[in-house]
Amino acid sequence: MPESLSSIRATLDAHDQGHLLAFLDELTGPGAERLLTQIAGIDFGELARLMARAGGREVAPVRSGELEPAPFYPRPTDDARGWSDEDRHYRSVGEEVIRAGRVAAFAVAGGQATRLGWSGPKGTFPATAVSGRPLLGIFAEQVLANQDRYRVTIPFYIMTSPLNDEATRAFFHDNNYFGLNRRNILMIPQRLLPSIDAETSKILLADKGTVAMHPDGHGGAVNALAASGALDDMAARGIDHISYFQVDNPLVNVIDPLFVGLHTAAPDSSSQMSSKVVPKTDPDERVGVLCRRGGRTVIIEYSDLPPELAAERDETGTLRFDAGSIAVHLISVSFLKKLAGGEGPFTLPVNRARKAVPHVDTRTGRRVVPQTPNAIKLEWFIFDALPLADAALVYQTSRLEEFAPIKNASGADSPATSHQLQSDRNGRWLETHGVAIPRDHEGHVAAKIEISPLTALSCDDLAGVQLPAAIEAGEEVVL
Ligand code: UD2
Repeated sequence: MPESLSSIRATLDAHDQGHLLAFLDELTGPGAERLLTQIAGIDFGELARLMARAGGREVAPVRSGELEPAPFYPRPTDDARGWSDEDRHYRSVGEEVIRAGRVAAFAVAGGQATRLGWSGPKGTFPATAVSGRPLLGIFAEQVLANQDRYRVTIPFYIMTSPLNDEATRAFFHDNNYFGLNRRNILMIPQRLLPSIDAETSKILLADKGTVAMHPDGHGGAVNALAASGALDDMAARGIDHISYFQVDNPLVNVIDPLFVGLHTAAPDSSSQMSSKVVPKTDPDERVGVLCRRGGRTVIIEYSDLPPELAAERDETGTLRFDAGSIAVHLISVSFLKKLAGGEGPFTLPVNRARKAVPHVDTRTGRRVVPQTPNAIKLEWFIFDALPLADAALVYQTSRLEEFAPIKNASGADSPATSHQLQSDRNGRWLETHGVAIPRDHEGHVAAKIEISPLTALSCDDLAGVQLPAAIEAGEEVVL
């Protein structure tokens, strides 16, 4: 046992958290020791300081008139023949940066996948429309295909959490690292923090012998990358930029040369942090919006954007705040080091997220499964780093090409909607190469079409691939 029971009790009493031991006498076998070890690992002083710091940020204070839409670079036409000299220039600059081995892939995969209802790590979820390739497998294959294309090693860093790290490692092992060298896949577990009752400020017990803990947000990546030694590892490998993306989007373009070129060479980019956006579908879409506030680029989360601003349209009928974040960023390693140092203006703010957290009532011993938010989860958001960059560049890409998230078990952003979006994108790629594609009355592709990253990373790559003349309605195709 790491600390004596009496000293743990004293610490808990000093922080008004003595209830965590309410059921200690009922715990049998190793249960009591497990609970005490877990409690001994909590820094209660730090938690109190974070709660105080997070106090004022529960709702981001957006005042009318202070927000402007963020300017962005528009995506060039789908057909590369229509690209401007400038587009070509930035793409070739990006290709050089990638070829020089200066870019790594970075997936944040530490979330709990509660909404999806999948018991394993979210990255192991079968995501493609026909063969059910898992999310992390799709990204690994993109890394592999880019390595072949640029004849360079692209390290793949993955943020896990202590709740899914072991399972994620086992998954890569069982899948033979999807053909990548295992030394170039690096798992970085983020930190867990206790979840706190919003009314009483008491830490919650998940069950009688376990403190309720949650991962510290995707912004926890800054701390995790620094504390794990990954930033030093990147420096040693000559990596200057990470291509950051979320684990839930099977259409993400893991390594995008044009975006890399803009990030590293555009005159209005500080090369510290850049963000990719897509046009929003409607005012209520649940994505953050890229805005300008006080001369800085910020992401205002959907829940914080006043509805009247979200609904504003310009004279062409386009939403004024149209730049929806798909949570894809390029971030320089030197900027990450500044953020990790946490000094002065580079400190990321800590947020209070209100969530429904199941727990045990320490007075009655009964399990409570709340339907509405009852708890505070302290979390860092990576996009809070954006206004700290000297000049953050925004690039708008096409939704059809790059965004098909899987977040919920059914309804919006579910496997069913993602499968359709994947088939829609793949159908369009095939049509560009003359394949006849069946469509339903809404214009969606009426077949299931999957294209492996090992076959094509972009529409252009299909040029050398043997393709069918037509795909029949209802057909399932894997290329
Ligand atoms: C996120 C953005 C939203 C929009 C959308 C696009 C936030 C708060 N909102 O919404 O503005 O860009 O994505 O799809 O980010 N994660 C971790 N560790 C954590 C928490 C999350 O790795 O502690 C990962 C998680 O595995 C997932 C990603 O971060 O890959 C997004 O997390 P989320 O589900 O909390 O954010 P979401 O989808 O509501």
